[in-house]
Amino acid sequence: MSTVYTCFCTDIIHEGHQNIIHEAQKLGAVTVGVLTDSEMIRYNRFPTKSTEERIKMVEALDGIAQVVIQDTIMYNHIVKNLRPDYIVHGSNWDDPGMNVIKDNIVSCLKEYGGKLIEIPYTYNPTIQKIDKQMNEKLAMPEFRRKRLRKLLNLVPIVKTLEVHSGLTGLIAEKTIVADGEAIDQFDAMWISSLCDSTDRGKPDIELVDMTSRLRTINDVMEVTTKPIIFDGDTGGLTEHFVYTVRSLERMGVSAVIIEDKKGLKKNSLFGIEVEQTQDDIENFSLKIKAGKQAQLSDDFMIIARIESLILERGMDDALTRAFAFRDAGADGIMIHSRRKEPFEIIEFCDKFRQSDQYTPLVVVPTSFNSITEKELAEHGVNIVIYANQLMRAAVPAMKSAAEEILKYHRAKEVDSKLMPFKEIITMIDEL
Ligand code: SPV
Ligand code: MG
Repeated sequence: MSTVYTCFCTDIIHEGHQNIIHEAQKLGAVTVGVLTDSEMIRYNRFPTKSTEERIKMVEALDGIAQVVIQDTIMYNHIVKNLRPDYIVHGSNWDDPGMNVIKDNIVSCLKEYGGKLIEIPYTYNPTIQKIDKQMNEKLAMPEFRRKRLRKLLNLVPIVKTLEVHSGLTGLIAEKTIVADGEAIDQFDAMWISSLCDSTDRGKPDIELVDMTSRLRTINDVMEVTTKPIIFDGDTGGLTEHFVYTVRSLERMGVSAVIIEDKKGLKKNSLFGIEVEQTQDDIENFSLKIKAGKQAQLSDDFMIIARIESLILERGMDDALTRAFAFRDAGADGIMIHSRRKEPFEIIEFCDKFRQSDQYTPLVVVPTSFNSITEKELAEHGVNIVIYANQLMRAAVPAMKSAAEEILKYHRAKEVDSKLMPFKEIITMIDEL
């Protein structure tokens, strides 16, 4: 009897999947692969069921010879192991990244003469509704909030992109790259105080009030599903911070990062060029403790950000603070630096990891941007935040468009550099 393989990357079995199984059964004994959580995250959306639950869901289907785990989105391993006569796949090759998967399947099968059978993709109103419901579920506060902690256990490093509006949220949500070897996308979003302020033409000095910042979060949440890390600046007065924690938690934000500064906070990228005061360990620890006491769910994270390297107070001070803030209840430590080279960040992470293997470490490699995610992960970093690159990409492009219009007294010359609006609105989902 011929053997047939198909892979399911889904939380729910609908008529489209049943149709694939039905067609596959006509060809021979059917093995169904279940894609692992970590691969689902890169290629598709975050699974709302665990790998084990998804295996059980597929095992419950009639007429399946076996269920196996597929641990990479590319088919090389699984095809090498199973050598199926046929691979059956839906014809949704126009979806992001899918053409790369098709090329991969075809090249794997070519090695021994296996065949790809494409089944017309079923996308009727019922399936469309199921698809939307799954997405909506991911956006709900209870589901979204806990996803950062899950990600920390699933991926080598949580890749986080700065967003400050619905549109930038859509870019973080939907950008997928497929480079032949793998498919990848961002895991989480960062609501930066710098970019949230800059977008309003205001300085990054805790001037934009919390109500406005919560509004930014809401704009992002309206159109996205990925977890959110909020830049809480200094956290303000402890008496105020506890209310902020409650608001963020209720909205479905996964984490707040607060920095150990007090008084008039200025952006860290200024370092000691401007006057900034670091809070003392006792005071800041009390703020962390109060925040942890105020939160109601187990999922929400309060991450302490240490400014000792920014303010040139030395490595020992940074490490002392890291352990003190962890002991005060911080769920993670962010260490910041504005050096061009990553040496001091690496030294901090290595020394911290010598006595603490578990507390998540967060870095923002704006200045030390030559270090790769893989290298950061090797030094124990769990979350990397790309904190301002979208805004820095947008501003020069907007400025140059404005200059060209002024120069030529019409918009024709600039038009070839602009994205057609039709293309921009393809990112926007309609109900
Ligand atoms: C931000 O993005 O607002 C940050 C990171 O706090 S940094 O600008 O590097 O201080
Ligand atoms: Mg900030």
